[in-house]
Amino acid sequence: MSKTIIISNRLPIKITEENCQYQLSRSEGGLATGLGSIYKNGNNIWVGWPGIEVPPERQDDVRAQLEALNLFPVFLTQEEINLFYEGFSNEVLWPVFHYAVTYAKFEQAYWDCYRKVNEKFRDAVIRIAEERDTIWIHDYQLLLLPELIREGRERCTIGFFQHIPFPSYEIFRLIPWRTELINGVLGADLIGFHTFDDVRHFMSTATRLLPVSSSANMIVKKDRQVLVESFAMGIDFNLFERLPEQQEVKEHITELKESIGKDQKIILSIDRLDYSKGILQRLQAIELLLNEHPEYAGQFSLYMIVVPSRDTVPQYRELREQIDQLVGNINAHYRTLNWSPVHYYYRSFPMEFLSALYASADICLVTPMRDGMNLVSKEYVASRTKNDGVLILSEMAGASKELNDALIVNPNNIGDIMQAMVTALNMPEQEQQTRMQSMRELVKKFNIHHWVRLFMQRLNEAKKMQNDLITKYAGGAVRENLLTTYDTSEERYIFLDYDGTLMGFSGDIDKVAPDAELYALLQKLSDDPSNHVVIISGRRHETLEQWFGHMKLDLIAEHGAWQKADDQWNSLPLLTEQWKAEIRAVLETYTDRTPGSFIEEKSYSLVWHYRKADAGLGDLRAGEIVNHLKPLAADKGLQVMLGNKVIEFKNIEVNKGKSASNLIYDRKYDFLLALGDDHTDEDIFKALPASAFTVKVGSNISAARFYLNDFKEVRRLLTELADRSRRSERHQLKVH
Ligand code: GDG
Repeated sequence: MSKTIIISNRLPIKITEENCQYQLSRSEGGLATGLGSIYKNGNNIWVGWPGIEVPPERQDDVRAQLEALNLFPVFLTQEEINLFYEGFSNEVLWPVFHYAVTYAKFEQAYWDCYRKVNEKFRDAVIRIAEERDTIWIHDYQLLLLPELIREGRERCTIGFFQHIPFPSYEIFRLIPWRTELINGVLGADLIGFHTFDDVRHFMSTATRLLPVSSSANMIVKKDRQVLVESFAMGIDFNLFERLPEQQEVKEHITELKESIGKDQKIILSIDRLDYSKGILQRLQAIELLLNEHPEYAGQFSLYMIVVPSRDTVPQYRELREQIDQLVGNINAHYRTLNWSPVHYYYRSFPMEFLSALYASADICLVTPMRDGMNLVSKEYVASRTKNDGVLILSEMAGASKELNDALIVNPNNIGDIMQAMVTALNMPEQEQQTRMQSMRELVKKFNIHHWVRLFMQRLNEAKKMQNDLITKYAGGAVRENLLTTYDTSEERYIFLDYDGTLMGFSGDIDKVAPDAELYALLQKLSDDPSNHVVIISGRRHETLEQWFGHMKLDLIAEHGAWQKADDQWNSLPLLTEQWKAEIRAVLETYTDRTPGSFIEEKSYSLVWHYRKADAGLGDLRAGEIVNHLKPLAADKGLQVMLGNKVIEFKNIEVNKGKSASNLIYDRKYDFLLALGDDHTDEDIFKALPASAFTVKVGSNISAARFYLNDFKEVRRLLTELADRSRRSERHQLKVH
């Protein structure tokens, strides 16, 4: 039976120590509730750090207690907590991902420990994970874990979800260990973020940092494809809707009402202590409101809950002092005998009290500078069972992408926040109802259970897609079968693409002339009278002639437009070429605007190369060119082919697949082998009969049956074949 493993930095548990005894209690945050439906079932399990340092001699005891709750601990030492958690996670990744770059401390020791702790998690997971299991990793503390697990459990289904924003490439690239981080996450089959903006940023970062390609929401690595999608996290709607009916909550609501003056409105704000939450800016907006609109004095109170968090980190301590000071100033300046503008609490409260606050607040003020999602805004909406109340929400919170009936503000614009408060304080009941009702429907539908279901469903689909497309490595039994068929056959056709298949890639297209080793290899292969070796390339026929004209090889150039048979080059019957002038004129305008790009003209095609252009700009222009020229190309009967940093416009009649099948059309054969790395080789793989050994080079996502990793592996395979020809020749000589 396969199982599901949830992994997060912290286990959903609170451990406290009383009289030298550990007391465990489940902590039912939103995430734990949503994932409860998974990890509490059967042999499923949640792996994470229990939240406190447990001395080694007591770890077995804690482990046993946790395992009874389907939890599996990864114990961290105090040093690891300092360097991995407070250090790299909270002083590098957190500030950079929230665009607070000046707070980041890029310490080598932090990074070393981050890697070490991710490996520690890997070791724990490998101990319990099997190849058929599904693994869901959470958040930025474990960015390296997907790839680490993939190395040990290759076929596992791995999902990764990041709860905080993913910054734009320009910000992310500041991290010295950026490439390792991205490579780490790409071990997953599915990567999830809260919003589409995060997805966009991740896609552009991955494609700029690594030699991967992307299309729509998919990143294609050499041997795997990774889906990247947005899943806006929701809350336990039913819980927040029902809480206000509880007796205890009702009592809190009554107390709150009594504690404030009649006709006074409550503005509520709830956050963890964090510079990303915009707490100071919110206070400044209150100050501005009281300064510019003294008529509101006494008409509202701000209830501001700040939950203690990370207060060992200097920036957090400093922030706390600044909040204390500003609250003090505002109250000192505007307080009257029976009214205080700000009621500030630096502590956490039980859920029942929070619910009473949500239910009593006329306005909820949520103004983070950056926030992955922000659940407080959704909890407020869910708690408004009478559909009244106003939500003021920062456009920098992921939640603003869904809750667009809130009053949306830019948190850097204090005047904007103040104005929203004025609007909220005066908003007619009817408008409140309309806005709140539509937000409630949304929060109800896209709740936490929906989020969990959707992610798991897409994770399964991602894995299925992966399996459907995946080609087998041409080693082991596959190789044996290929070699045996080779040995026992007499009429063999071997189709070889050139660039990327027989040769490595070079920035300069003229610098990849064949080397001595390749010549010797091709010579040896073609010496066997049973072998027909065909070089089938996109290159010009003049080039192939220059390189291979002297050899006993079949040559097909320009994707099949030219073919050499009986020492004679023939081109396809004349195809019209008028289209070239029109397409070239447009391509030239793009070449003028894209340094490093150039146009290559072949007999039946025009190629726009952008390998040497700035990566992002080249991709952007390629997209523009395709959009611009697609209608014209269709009109002229041309095929537009996107290759490795090239776009090729060619006559639809010209196609490597057609030429390969034409070549073997009326001939006898009992062994077909085709090797190619480019998407134009896919046409050959599709055109050849199912019995052919088709081998994609450099990726296992292909219509080919098998794959090899690079041109060196291709040469090794061909050498093996050539050696076998020699052996069997000698063998035959002896027998005769
Ligand atoms: C990260 C991302 C993303 C607050 N005070 C008390 C209390 N809370 C609860 C709230 C809410 C949660 O804490 C805070 O969640 P947020 O989403 O607002 O913020 P982060 O903690 O920064 O969470 C964030 C989230 O992950 C999920 O993906 O939305 O963007 O930064 O649920 O109710 N709970 C109790 N007492 C309190 O005093 N019991």
